[in-house]
Amino acid sequence: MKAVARFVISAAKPEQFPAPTLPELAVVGRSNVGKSSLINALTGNAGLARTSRTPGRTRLVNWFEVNGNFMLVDLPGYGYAEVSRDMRESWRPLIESYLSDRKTLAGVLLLIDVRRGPQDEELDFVPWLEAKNIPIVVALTKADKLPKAKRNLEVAKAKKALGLKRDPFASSAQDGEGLEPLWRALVKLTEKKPA
Ligand SMILES: Nc1nc2c(ncn2[C@@H]2O[C@H](COP(=O)(O)OP(=O)(O)OP(=O)(O)O)[C@@H](O)[C@H]2O)c(=O)[nH]1
Ligand SMILES: [Mg+2]
Repeated sequence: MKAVARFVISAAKPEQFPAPTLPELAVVGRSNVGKSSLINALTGNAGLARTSRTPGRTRLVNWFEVNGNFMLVDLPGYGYAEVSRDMRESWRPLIESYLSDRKTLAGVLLLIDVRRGPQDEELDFVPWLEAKNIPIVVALTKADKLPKAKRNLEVAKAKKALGLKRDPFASSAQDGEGLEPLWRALVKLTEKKPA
């Protein structure tokens, strides 16, 4: 999945969002779940999105253009307790306003750590997206951290808990497992949405 990808722009508030052009896929999930790492792994561009062991690394909305065809949008992670309350309260409206109003939004890639499974935030978030008719692709990240049998169990559990029609993907930015089928599903979504 070697893609030509480039950083476009960051925004700290809706007024700074770039004008909508190409279809966009938003990458959403708990802080430290591996959003930025997955963007890099999927596009085969190691240094594209900044990653960190410290949760809360990505505090802005970042746009990355892929193959001139669509945008991957790296959203700030939620659920990180140690950032200040002010910071947390500014993220939620930022994420919600992006997801509610973005005309070019083709879908959401929701990431969940394979070892944690869906938590309250995800259980709330999936029906919220469904009510807005926003297509969702779910991937369980850090698949390399679990043996295959356990991983498959987590896939089945997450599907059931979230009421998904299809199995979530299991992916690893570290060893590349599961990236190809995930990438195909994402590209397909962007092709459905006319810019
Ligand atoms: N073992 C393993 N570690 C991973 C994987 N993906 C990410 N990580 C590690 O998890 C940590 C967080 O990764 P990021 O990609 O920065 O996570 P993020 O979701 O962008 O985090 P925020 O920007 O803080 O919300 C880093 O230490 C990564 O190296 C994976 O597939 N396997
Ligand atoms: Mg990040």
